[in-house]
Amino acid sequence: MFYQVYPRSFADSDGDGVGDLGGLRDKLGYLELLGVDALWICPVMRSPMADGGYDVSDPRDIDPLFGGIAALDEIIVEAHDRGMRVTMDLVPNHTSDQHPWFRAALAAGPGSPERARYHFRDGRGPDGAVPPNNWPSIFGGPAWTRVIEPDGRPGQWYLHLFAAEQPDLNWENTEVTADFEQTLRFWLDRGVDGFRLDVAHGMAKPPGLPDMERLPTRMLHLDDDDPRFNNPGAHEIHRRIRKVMDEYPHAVSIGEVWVNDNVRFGEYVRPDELHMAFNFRLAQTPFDPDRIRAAVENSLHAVAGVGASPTWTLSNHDIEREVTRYGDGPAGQARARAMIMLELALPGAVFVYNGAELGLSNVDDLPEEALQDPTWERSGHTERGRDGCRVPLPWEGERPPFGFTTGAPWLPMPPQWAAVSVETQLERLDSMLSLYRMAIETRAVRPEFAGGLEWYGSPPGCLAFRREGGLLCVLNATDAPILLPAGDIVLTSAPITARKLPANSTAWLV
Ligand code: ISL
Repeated sequence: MFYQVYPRSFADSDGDGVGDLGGLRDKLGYLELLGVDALWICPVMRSPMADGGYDVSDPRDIDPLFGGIAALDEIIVEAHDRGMRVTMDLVPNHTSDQHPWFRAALAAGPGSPERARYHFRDGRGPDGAVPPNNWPSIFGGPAWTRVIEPDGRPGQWYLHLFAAEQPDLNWENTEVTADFEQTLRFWLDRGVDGFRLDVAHGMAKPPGLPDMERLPTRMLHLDDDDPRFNNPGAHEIHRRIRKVMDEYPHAVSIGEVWVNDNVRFGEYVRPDELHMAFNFRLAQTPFDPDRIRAAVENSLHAVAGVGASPTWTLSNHDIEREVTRYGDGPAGQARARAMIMLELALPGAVFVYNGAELGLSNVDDLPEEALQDPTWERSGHTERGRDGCRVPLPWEGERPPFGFTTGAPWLPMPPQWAAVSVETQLERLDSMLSLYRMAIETRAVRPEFAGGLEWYGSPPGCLAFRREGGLLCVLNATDAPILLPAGDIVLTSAPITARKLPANSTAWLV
């Protein structure tokens, strides 16, 4: 089980209100108790933090905000001592606009080798005042920003699929590829066990940067024919990266890949490309048994032909928290409990986003002045951005900041989170946290969780599958209890009496 740490929100050790690596280090015991096999640490490299660290100005250093590089070295040693691996989040698609390369590109002017590391183009129209193509940025507004040239006049435009502070790199430039290989080796040589690669479906751009025929209707929404993503050149890039990874046989790469088509998804995880890619189908699925089954089947199908491990994700730092997606309140909690048990019963790698193990819901009533996500600013204030799933974790005590920090947390924390703090939940056997612990441990020690899966006949509104090792997983998505089939009950997500599995819950039997 991979545990995704969003460091700004996990734990703060120096009282500045922003989580850091010292805070993470203090909580490694908690993560060991939870049963974490590997950490995925969201970006902590040097960054002006225009996009929470996904705008990197030095990919081979740790930002002082997070404690500098010594703090990472300590995490690596201590996590390894506790039997946990460490994977870092790298951002190969773009840099910060404060990266020395981008500053040099602005100073050097059109046609320079400095500009060739990015995508600079002349504008259209008589004064070049129209962006070079019609691409929108994922965060809203055009994907192009015009620069002021060294002579003081408005000049070329540069491409940014995300914020203007995140210029896209040109992956056809050999300095770009060589520098990234250096970054991979830098962290692997320091003892890191692998990487999550941001926007792994976006690094290759189509020749000529053609206009989009159909503009997306929503931000953060992607069609498979979107020219900004999933261009064939991506695979050559991933093959080169894999060659470096293979020099470190224990190391693993996990790509952020958004593509719906199963065949195209599978292409990213061929034996000479990424080791794994996130499959976001479950994270986009409501609590509907038919859709859950289709998501599971598609996810398995996508990797079956290439022999890669399936991956399972219910949420992350970009997506509404699952409790909220499933309907908040008691039903949302019950369904999230059912779904983590379903996920952990599937073959493959499970990714848990920090706070999911506490059943945190999205915080959708943050005051406007507290919002920090760039998608919020650029959407003309129609969408609230991703802050709601990034509120800091409640650790202990009666009142905010619940031990997260000794200062003021960078986002306000709901007072009612006293009831879901780690301290509160550790004491209760019926808490979400206790369920996570029991389920993760059960999965780790029982041989019945081995092998592939076969669907098992189940009443309408239910799902059941059996693993080759013998585990039977039954999910009841109806609104009434169902009678469980024969077998020893190993764990249920809700209390049962007389073998009756309540609505919105899952059981494991052997
Ligand atoms: O292309 C998409 C599919 O709709 C987007 O969802 C896109 O892949 C996603 O927003 C990329 O997210 C990652 O890169 C961003 C950063 O803001 C996110 O936090 C990160 O997860 C830019 O680096």
